[in-house]
Amino acid sequence: MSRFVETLYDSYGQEFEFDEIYFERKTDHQQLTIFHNPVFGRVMVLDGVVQTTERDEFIYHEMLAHVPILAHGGVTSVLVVGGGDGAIIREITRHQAIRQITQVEIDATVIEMSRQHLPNHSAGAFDDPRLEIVIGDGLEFLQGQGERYDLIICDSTDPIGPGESLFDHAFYSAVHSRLARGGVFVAQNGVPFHQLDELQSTYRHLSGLFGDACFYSAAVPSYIGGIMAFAWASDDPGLRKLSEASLRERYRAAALACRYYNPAIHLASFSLPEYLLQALQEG
Ligand code: AG3
Repeated sequence: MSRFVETLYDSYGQEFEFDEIYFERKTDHQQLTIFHNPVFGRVMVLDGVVQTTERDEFIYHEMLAHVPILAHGGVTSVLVVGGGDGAIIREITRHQAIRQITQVEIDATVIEMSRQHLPNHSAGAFDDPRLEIVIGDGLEFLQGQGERYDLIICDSTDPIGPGESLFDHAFYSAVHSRLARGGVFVAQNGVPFHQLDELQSTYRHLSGLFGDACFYSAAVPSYIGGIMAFAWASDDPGLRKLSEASLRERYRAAALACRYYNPAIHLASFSLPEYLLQALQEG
């Protein structure tokens, strides 16, 4: 077996054995690798950083999709930035009340190769008639003219390479301008034990633009190093103050069968450990 060593952090990281490589090439935007590991199944890597694995992707994708959708309660239109593997749109399409999904992905090869080599991620969602795919830059798309969305989900890489522009003020400000009244924005925001600057800078931007900005979290084993933070921003602070009973009612009505998400986890995920709360206050 050969070994892949992740290069995300200096002086620390994780390694995977692989017994098969399905794809390895430089696309127009980044280096894309998809291999098989006996523990995690198929693993997608972009520029040396693990993006998603078959074994634990449900944790990340259920939390990034169902938390905002069920908190909002009336989402009909969603914009996804990134998410080329298709798992976020798979979770979104499970909500029958959502009428329209637009996905802006910069790298067409990520979509093509995920359809081919990670078919369980999209599970048919790319063929959903409610989905429109735009191949292009997320920041440019948001800064252009267009409609507003009830929910904007940013499922990006880390702020290195093509994902960099999705973490600065211009992006968050464009997001704010393209959200419908009562809308919500969520985004993957890295593993804060190792990427504390990223948490602090996102918080500075979002709390300056939105009436309510915070983070929720989940532990995703292949995003090694502790809990992953998801950014949350909305002008309606009430969206994250729902009771467990009303979330349970919405969850039941949506008829989802989740493997990580449930209404108790939903509420608990907004509680952050003290070292992160302090960092937000100081940052
Ligand atoms: N989503 C985020 C990967 C972030 C990895 N970063 C990290 N471990 N700090 C990738 C796409 C999943 N659909």
